Amino acid sequence: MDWWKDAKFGMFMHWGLYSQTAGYWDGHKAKGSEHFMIHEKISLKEYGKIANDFNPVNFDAEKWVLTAKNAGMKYIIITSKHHDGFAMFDSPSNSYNIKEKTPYAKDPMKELVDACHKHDMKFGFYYSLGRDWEDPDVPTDKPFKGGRSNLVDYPDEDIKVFHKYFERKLKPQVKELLTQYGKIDVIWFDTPQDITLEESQELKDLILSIQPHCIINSRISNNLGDYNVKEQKIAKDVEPKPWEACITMGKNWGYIEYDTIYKSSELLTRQLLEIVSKGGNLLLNNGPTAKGEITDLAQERLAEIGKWMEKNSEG
Ligand code: FUL
Repeated sequence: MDWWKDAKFGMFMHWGLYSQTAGYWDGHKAKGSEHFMIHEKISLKEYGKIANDFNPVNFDAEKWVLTAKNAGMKYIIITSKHHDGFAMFDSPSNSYNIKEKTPYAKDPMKELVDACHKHDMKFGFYYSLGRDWEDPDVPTDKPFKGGRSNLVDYPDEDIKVFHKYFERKLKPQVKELLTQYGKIDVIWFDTPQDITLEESQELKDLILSIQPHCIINSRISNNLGDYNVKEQKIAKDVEPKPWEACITMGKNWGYIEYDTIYKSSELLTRQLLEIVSKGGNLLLNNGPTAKGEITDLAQERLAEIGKWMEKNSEG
């Protein structure tokens, strides 16, 4: 955990098919931002068609990494697969992925990891653990009724068996993430839902058997993570366990064209200072566009934070 504790500041990136629709669906503002597939009750088949248009021709891995680096960030965590189940990487085990389904037909993660390695930027994959709307076995929506699982394509909650997804999709994809790109510094799981202690443990053992140095966040669940995550909030005081606050600049995680009211760079810098003074790390999010660009607004904020860092750092 040494590098992680020293790092203090990282870049979170939410990028997926939901970036393509930019907050709209069927001519209206979609409910649920990056979760709109579920909130708008869209079938997998319909949602999957978004992939036909996803073509991030302006994606420039080196530019992303240098943008983060110039802001004073020391690590990048990006969505390899969000709740929609669509893999933003080359996944030989599951064809619902960027290489197979989009006109882009390449794996942007390869370039991004390579650029991180080149520029001495630590790198981690976000992976939605207990929500996956492409797989028929994830998870049961009881007792929530809405928002967790895909009830449009897979309405029968009683026949869903999380462990089948665990074996069929999760384990093979986690293996791919850890074997296709060289050194991976963090696996950042999200929404563990009903994962059992045995499953969390098996997953942790699997990760460490492939990359023993890899840090895992608390959303692997069952108290097996190396650090705690606070979403959109800051710890009240110093905490006994390492912690990280993940925070958005605007309201949403993924790119939403009309989400244009961002926190000021002054506020973001103050939040960074507060977090660091309490022993935490700030994982500051931005949602690149479907064309592969970090928005101008996010770039402005990051550049301003970078200027502050440069002026006030001890070198
Ligand atoms: C949440 C997710 O549901 C959001 O979409 C986002 O990824 C955030 C960081 O974690 O639990």
